[in-house]
Amino acid sequence: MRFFRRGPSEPQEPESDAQEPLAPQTTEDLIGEEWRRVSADADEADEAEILEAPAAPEEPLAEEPPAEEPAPQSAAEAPVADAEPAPAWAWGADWSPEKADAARRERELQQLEDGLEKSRTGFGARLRSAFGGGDDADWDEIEEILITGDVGAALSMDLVEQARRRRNVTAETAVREELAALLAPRDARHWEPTPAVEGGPGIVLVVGVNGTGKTTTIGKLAARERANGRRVVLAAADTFRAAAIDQLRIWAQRTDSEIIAHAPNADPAAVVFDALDAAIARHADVIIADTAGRLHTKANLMDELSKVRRVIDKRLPGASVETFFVLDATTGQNGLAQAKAFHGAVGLTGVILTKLDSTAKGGIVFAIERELGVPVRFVGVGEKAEDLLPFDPEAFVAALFD
Ligand SMILES: Nc1nc2c(ncn2[C@@H]2O[C@H](COP(=O)(O)OP(=O)(O)OP(=O)(O)O)[C@@H](O)[C@H]2O)c(=O)[nH]1
Ligand SMILES: [Mg+2]
Repeated sequence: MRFFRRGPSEPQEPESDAQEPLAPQTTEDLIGEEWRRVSADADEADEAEILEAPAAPEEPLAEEPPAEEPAPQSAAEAPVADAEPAPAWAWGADWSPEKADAARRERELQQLEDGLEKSRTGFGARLRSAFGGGDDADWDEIEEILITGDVGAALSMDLVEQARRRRNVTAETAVREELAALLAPRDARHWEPTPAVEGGPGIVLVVGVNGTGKTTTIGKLAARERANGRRVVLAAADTFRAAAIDQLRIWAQRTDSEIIAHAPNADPAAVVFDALDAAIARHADVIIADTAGRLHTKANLMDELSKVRRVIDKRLPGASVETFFVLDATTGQNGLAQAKAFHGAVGLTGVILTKLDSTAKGGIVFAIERELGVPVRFVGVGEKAEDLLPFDPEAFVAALFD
C-alpha cells in the first residue's frame, strides 16, 4: 500500500485503482458526477496547496521541476525563470501568507453565500420582509419564521422577547444581534486537529445517524488537511457494509491519504485501534475515523461507539478526541434529539452541519449551539471536496441577512 505521496514511477496507478476494481456505476454512486469532473485536477491542486503552505519559501522552489520542462514555449521569459522559476501555483512576488489567507477567506465567503442561497431566499428573505421599514415590525410573523426556520419554538419565543425589548435599534438589528449572540465566538478559520496526546496524532471520530454525510465529510476534511500539508490516516470503522469501506477507500485515493480497513463486519473498535498504531508508527498528523450511521435510539449501536471511544483511551490514555457529530441540516428539529443522544454516548466536541445547500432551514445552527453548548465547526454546502467551510458565526449571520 502506498503511503501519502505517489512516487514518480507510478503516476498512472491512482486513476486505474479508482476505476478498475469498481464498476463505473458503483463509483458514480459513491462519489458522484461532480467529484469525477474535478478530480482530474485534484492531484495538482493538492500539490500546489501543500507546496505553498509551509512558511519556508525555498522548499517549494526546490521541489518544482526545472523551468524549461513545464513551459518550453515561453522562451522569452527564460531569463526571469532562471533567476526565480515561476511555477504555476506562484502568486507573484508579493505573495504573503496573509494575502493567501485573505484570498481563501474571500473564496469561502462566496461559497457560503452560494451555499446558503436557499436559506437566504427563504428564511432570510421572509425575515427581512417581516422587519418592515421602521417601527412596524411584525413580531408574530418574525417568531413564526424563526420557528419554521428550525430555530426551535422555545428559543424563538425567547429571542423575539429579547429583541422586542431592545431600544434604539431596528428590529432587524435586534434580531440579528440576538441570533449572533446564540453562537459562541471562535476562530473559525483555523480549526485544526490538536494532538490527542503530546507528540501524537490528532484523532477525529465522526459519528451520526444514517446518510447524514459522514463519509463525504471525512473525504472533505481529509482533502482540507492534506492541503494544509498534514498526513492523514483514515480509519474505515464503518464495517457494516463493504460499500462503505470502498467509499472511504476512494476518498483516501483522491486525497492521497492512508487508509486502514478490515473486512466487512469486523469490529469497528479493532479498526480504530489498528489505525492508531499505523498513525503512530508512521508519524501521521491526524486520524479520521468513519463510523456506521446509526439510530440514536438503538442502545446496542450506541454502545458500540462507546467501545470505540474506550479503545482509544486504552491505546492512548488521556487522549483528547475530537468527536464530530454530522447533522443533516434538512432533518429539522429532530436533529437536536439525535445530537443529544450521541453527546450522551460519546461526548461530542463539535458539530458539522451538512447539506445546508439543500434546505431553507439554516436556523438549526442556532438551536444546536444553544441547546448543546457544542460549537458548529464546519458546514457542508455541496458534495465536492471543497464544499466544506469552517463555520464562522459572523459570516454565517451576515450571509443569511445581506
Ligand atoms: N447537497 C449536499 N449533499 C451532501 C453533502 N454532504 C453529503 N452529501 C450527500 O449525502 C449523501 C450521503 O452521504 P454519505 O457521506 O454517504 O453519508 P453517510 O453519513 O456516510 O451515510 P452512511 O454511512 O450510510 O450512514 C451522498 O449522496 C452525499 O453526496 C452536502 O453538504 N450537500
Ligand atoms: Mg458513510
